[in-house]
Amino acid sequence: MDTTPPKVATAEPGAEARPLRNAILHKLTYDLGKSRLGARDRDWFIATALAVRDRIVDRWIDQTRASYEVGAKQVYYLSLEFLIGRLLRDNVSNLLLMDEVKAALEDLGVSFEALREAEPDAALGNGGLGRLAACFMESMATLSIPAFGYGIRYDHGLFRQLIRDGKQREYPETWLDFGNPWEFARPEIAHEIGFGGTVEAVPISEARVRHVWKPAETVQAVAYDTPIVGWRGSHVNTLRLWSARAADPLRLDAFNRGDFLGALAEQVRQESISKLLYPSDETPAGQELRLRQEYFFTSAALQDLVRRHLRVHGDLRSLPERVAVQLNDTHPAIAVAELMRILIDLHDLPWDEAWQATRGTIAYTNHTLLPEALESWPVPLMERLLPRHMQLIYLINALHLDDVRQRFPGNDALLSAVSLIEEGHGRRVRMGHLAFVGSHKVNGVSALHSDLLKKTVFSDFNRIAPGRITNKTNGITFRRWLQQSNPALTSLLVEAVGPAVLDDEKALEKLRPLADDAAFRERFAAVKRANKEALAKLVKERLYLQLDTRAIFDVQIKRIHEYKRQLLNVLEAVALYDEIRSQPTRSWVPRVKILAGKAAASYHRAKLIIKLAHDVARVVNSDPTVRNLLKVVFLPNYNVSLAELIVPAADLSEQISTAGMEASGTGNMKFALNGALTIGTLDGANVEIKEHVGDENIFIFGLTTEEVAEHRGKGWRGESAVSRSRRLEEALEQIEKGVFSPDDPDRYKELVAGLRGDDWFMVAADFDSYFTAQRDVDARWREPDRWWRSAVLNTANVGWFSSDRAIAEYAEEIWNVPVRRG
Ligand code: GPQ
Repeated sequence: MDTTPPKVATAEPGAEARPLRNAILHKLTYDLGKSRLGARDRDWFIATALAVRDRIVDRWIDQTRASYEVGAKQVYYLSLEFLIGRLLRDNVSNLLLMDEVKAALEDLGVSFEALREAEPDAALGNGGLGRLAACFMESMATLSIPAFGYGIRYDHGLFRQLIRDGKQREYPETWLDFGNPWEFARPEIAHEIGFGGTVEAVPISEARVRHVWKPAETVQAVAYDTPIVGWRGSHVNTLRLWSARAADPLRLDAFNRGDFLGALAEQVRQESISKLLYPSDETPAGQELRLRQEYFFTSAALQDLVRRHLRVHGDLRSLPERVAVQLNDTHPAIAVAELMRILIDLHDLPWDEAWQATRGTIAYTNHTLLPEALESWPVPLMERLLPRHMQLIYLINALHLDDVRQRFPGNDALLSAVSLIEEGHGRRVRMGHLAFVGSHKVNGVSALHSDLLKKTVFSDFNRIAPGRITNKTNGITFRRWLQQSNPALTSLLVEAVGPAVLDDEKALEKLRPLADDAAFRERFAAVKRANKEALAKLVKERLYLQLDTRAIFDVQIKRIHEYKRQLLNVLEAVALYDEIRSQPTRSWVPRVKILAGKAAASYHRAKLIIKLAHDVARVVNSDPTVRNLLKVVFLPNYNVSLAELIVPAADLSEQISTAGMEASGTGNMKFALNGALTIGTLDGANVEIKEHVGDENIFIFGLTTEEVAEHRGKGWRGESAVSRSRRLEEALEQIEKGVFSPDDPDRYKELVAGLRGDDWFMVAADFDSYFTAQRDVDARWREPDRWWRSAVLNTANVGWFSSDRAIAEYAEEIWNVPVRRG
């Protein structure tokens, strides 16, 4: 319940001088039907968002129409996830309206900050993959690339995480409860999405048959459009999210019989498609509803773009010249078969032309090497749900395998390795293979990841299609992750190197010499201190914990996953705790370890790690011998908005995944940009961050990808690392004995046994190296000149990790579309 007291304006301003103020008031009165006196923060937020949206619409309509008129090539980004977060500050700032909005609200006696926080955080994604899609949308608009994002308008986004007794509990998230002022509902834009049924072959001439799919049921996909504003309002694109609408709202016959549930059952079943985001992140989500979601939004997107293309260009053969479709992972991989179906069955293109158009149009981004995250669907399920697509997949596969057989004769192993169908325990369709053969480019998301793609999961494909795999290292939008979330640092940067830094990430390089300027370092550190104070205030309000902002703020925020190794971080806390207690009078560098992140609801181990973090925190934080030298903090309900507060306040960025397992990471970039030093493994984009910031400004530890593979190959046992490390031995024993879980001493037995056993994620293997690197961090912290020099150099040297650079690379090398700044 909103308990904010009503706001009363303090002064009556000159009305005609303040158009925005009047617009907001007008929205409040006539769109919300509220008076100023009765309005809550949430009402003010909606009224303000509507008024700001009005400033977007004209150029949105003009630019969209203009791009059709000149026949510009359109980019379509298909993603099952868009982790958008809040939009008010983003839109106001990109439209350069911040001062005007703040002044208008001040006139109305309303605080911008309060209503900014009244905006729900749109969490239509799980983590990095969804956030990347959101950053890319903003950069495509900034670079004036005509683009649509296509996804699902989930009624409920990622669950709300509550922590009770140190354990994660999941509650439904309700971002749409009070309406969404940014979107335009388009009930008239609806596509029919079929499921099930049969396929009939109807002869249309002597030589040809047409395949007619008669679905057993159809659901409507209804469009909801959100304008996406680029920097300086240069360009506005559309994020079009689909919502499921049942063809029949209810069954009247059943209702009239008094069977109310039966009357609604079918509607509920059909509309469940867009009910909920699957909370799986690199974990399998094998249920039928998930496949329905994937086909639902992919088919709607393709129907939509084909219709638009035909209206503008009239001929589908020109698709590759006018359209680029980017598949964000394999979730929309069914697009390959769906586009073929549309071209062949609905528009009579011959197979070869359809295949050329499909492959010329589609490209695919891979985001993981984890075998359990590589999607595949049982053939019987596909045959039942998408019978025509299954036929087409068989045909695509037959032609693909013929081609391989011809070029690599007598190689049966290769044939089964690259087949779209996995034989063996239950036949399955490999969606990664379907995406690969249907794409003209396949990209990984960091240099290391793309290299590993070529060497591991797609090594056979790389042989049969050399040159198709390419790298596009991820990026982040600096507008959200620097300019908006860290205004104090932004002001300092503008003052130091000029306002060009707002438009061109390369201008950050001009900061380099200032790393040697003591006065500048001082100011840089002061900004960080103020950001830490703001975070400490939030921690105090939410967790009743007092933090010392002179301590190193050591932060690990991301999904909880074994490969991301939050456990390694917690183990280091335990070991440090032991050392502080054994030598309490030594001069320790004070540290606050901050963790946040959600675990997939069904991921038992990940949830246990959350519990361990809380158990350790309780003991450490209440031990008087530790004083303020070590604190462990777990902030609940991690989301984009919380990240925007935490990132600018971090001194140390934990990027400690097992080498070879994190495809890229993007949090690593956000922290470095905001002047945190990284402690990390040679994994994902950390490798490139190291190259950019310089070896002396980053703390690298642990096994390399090759060494991890070697360890595993030789049957590595964690026990051998434990026996060599007294420190690790002691930490593990304490956890095993229940020192942190006296209520249930066996709680972590199995977890620790895993570390002594095959130690798959190399936690035991990397522990000593990590502990040593952490002490190097302490040593650097004791020399503030050196620390802040490194911090400044991090900010100065990571301009390359802008999503503008990443998108410019996609535009040039995959999509073949021009980019324009401003
Ligand atoms: N990623 Cl496959 C996700 O967030 N979810 C997923 O389901 C898959 C990948 C991440 C990946 O773990 C990070 O390393 C990347 O930085 C991110 O995608 C964006 O590429």
